[in-house]
Amino acid sequence: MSRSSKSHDGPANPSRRGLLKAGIAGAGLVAGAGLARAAGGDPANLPPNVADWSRYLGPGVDAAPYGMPSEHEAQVVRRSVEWLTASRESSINFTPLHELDGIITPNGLCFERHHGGVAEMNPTDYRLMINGLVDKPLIFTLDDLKRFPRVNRLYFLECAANSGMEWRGAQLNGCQFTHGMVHCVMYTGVPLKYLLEEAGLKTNAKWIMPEGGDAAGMNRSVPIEKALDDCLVAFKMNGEALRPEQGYPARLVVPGWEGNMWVKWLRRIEVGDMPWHAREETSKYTDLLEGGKARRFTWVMDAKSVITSPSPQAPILHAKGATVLTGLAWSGNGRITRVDVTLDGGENWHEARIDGPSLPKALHRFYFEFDWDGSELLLQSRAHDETGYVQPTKDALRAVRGTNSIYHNNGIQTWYVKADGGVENVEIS
Ligand SMILES: Nc1nc2c(c(=O)[nH]1)N[C@H]1C(S)=C(S)[C@@H](COP(=O)(O)O)O[C@H]1N2
Ligand SMILES: [Mo]
Repeated sequence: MSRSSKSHDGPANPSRRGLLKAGIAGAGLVAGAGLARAAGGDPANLPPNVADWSRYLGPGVDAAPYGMPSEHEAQVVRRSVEWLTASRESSINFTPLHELDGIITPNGLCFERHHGGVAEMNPTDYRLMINGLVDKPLIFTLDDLKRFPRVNRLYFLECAANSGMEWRGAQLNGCQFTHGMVHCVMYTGVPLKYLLEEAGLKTNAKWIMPEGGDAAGMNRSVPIEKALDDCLVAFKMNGEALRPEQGYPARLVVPGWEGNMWVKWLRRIEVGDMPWHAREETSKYTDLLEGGKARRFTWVMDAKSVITSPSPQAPILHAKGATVLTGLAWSGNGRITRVDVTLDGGENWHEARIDGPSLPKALHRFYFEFDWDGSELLLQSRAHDETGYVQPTKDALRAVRGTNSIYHNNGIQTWYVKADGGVENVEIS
């Protein structure tokens, strides 16, 4: 554990050793770390005693020029599923949703999806080219981009494959794995519209093809209406420079639309009169239906929600009584207007309390406080968005889409809470 080696070494005494042991136990228990945290304390620190940490001076300023979380939070990390992909460079990991609160994802915990690993770009050599159906092709440096008026916007990014493993039935035990291909940060960037206007669009400009500077040279086609509406070329996330994993020094932000279009390490935008990758778009990012037909151009991420606690990695740790249920809801079509939750598999629904900012195309945080009587529960949440759309059940989705698809599974998730507080991923119908 590299983090504990950075921590302050206080006077050697039994209670310090006790804390260290807890840290190691926590690190070993990766997947079901929920219960581990309750262990490892030391009664010598409890009132009326003077706690260990009150008896010596702690680390001074600059002990950590770039601050890190407490060593006791070492279980709060992105995780991957080994068998899911063949290589690390073309792979995914997942945001630990069950450990977070509010609506902002900390930068270091944003899930990663790369097709050719993280491009190690030097910002001095960064260039963004705009060419194709424009009056004058342009090349921007990073400093050029920073001389345009910029905006701050909070948006979720969800990979179209999020919950993809759940199409055929309950698979993975934890909302980190079932729903963790989503994050939500505040982007600072330049509206793409300003850059396209600077280059001057020809009248037959109908599509843009943003392209990445990574080894995968990832590209997608985006209709010009979307490009001129709310897309950004972002260079900051949550106030600081984009992380390398998230496309440093600049990425495309395509609010409410599937993550694949949010090209990272953005190096070129070609303007054209038709979509480029018609063939790829029907094989890669389309939804295969029963009978071999496919849905195309399914860009918007429909309303979805998940209970993040209790959940398999966040079991209930108390016997009964006051219990806080919490979760996330989001819609690529705007704001979430309501979230319902059920404790009994859908027999009775209750309106949850949305708390924190309610912003279009951003995560929303909801809570439902209840008295747990210690009996088994079947938890579900159901999101409504401002278009009137209501999140469907998985069976309702399958009735329309079949089970061949990987993408765009926004069905209602069920967690089974056992009498001992443990939680499992299940499906009921
Ligand atoms: N250049 C480039 N951009 C990319 C990708 C990539 O592999 N290369 N992956 C895409 C996919 S499939 C997703 S879901 C998002 C993931 O963004 P994140 O890694 O910031 O979470 O980036 C998209 N942009
Ligand atoms: Mo993705």
